[in-house]
Amino acid sequence: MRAGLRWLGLVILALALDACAKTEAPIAGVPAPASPPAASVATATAPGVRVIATGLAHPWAVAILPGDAGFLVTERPGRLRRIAPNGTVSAPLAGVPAVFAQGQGGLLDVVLDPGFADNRRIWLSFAEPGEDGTAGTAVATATLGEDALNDVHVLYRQVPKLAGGAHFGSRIAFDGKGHVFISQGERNQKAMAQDLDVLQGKLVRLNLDGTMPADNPWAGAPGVRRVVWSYGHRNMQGLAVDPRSGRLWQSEHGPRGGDELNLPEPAKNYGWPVISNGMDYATGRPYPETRGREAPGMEQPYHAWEQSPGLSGMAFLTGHPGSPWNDSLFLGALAQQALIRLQLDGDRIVGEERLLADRGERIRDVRVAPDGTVYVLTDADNGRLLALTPPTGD
Ligand SMILES: [Ca+2]
Repeated sequence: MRAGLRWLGLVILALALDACAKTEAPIAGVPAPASPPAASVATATAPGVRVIATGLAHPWAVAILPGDAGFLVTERPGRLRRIAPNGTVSAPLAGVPAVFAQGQGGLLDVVLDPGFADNRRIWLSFAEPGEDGTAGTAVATATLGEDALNDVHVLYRQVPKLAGGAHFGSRIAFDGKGHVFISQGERNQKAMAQDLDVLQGKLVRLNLDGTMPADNPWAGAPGVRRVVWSYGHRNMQGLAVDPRSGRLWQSEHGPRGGDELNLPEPAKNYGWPVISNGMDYATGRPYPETRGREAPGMEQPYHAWEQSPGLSGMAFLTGHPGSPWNDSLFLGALAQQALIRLQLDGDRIVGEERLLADRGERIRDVRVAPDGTVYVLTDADNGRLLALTPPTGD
């Protein structure tokens, strides 16, 4: 009985820690990350914050529909809803693929196709159920109708499917050159992130019609999945292309400490679990698989946090030269319950601001509308869609 209770306690502890309750002090004897923390910055005036909608069950992603037509929002249990500009939340749309709604799995990202105005096509990522209780990250496209999805087509499936509810990713981003990037996780099977013959812990790239790009880095290599773009990733829940440079940025959860930003390049190894700034939740020391913070042939993070914010969705705000928030990268923080704003100078991170930090809400996703309004989803049983109006220039 006592052993059973102890085991249960450890499970609860592990779950609590894996829920990204990462507020620990830096670990003694462990060197600081390679990239220094960004200087703290603050906008002179606070943004206006409006609640657009409430009552959303663990909303995971929001897509902004063009023409003031409102929003599409995914709920992790497997529902896709429309939200009108006035905040009215629709019934779930029909036709959404079945999802594995356990742990971190479920219905995840939603984005509009680059040609949405003409083709009404949307993209969804989700944990797809497999045989014997297994699941894997998958991506489907569909045509958006008024209250249903049509022509649903699954064009990406992570293989193999695995048991467990951890680390599905997943975000979807387009490079503007006819390709889609799909982020995912290593399903908490750390060594798989280094195995190029499986799709756990890989960033992948496809043509928009689901076919394989001829110029993927391992397009002709034996024993390597041709869809792979980069590898050695842990759990990627943020992906966005900088409209100024066209460069893809990616965020991933480290374990306790070591959340990172990367600008993933083809065929490169981003190190997990061989190199990491993070720690084993149970021991407070690096995982046995982790050799240190650097190794030959493995990329350093572009930017890292010593204490994990718990990074989720991300979005750029650019093209508003009069705004104090121009050239920002916004990142949702789950564990640290804030919206992070990184001030950019080109690709360089020159400052960090924490927004919404007084509200005590986990931030799951962030998107920026063409007019510069920043939309945010909070992760809760009663999740909300918020709109932030950027402060005006002084
Ligand atoms: Ca890394």
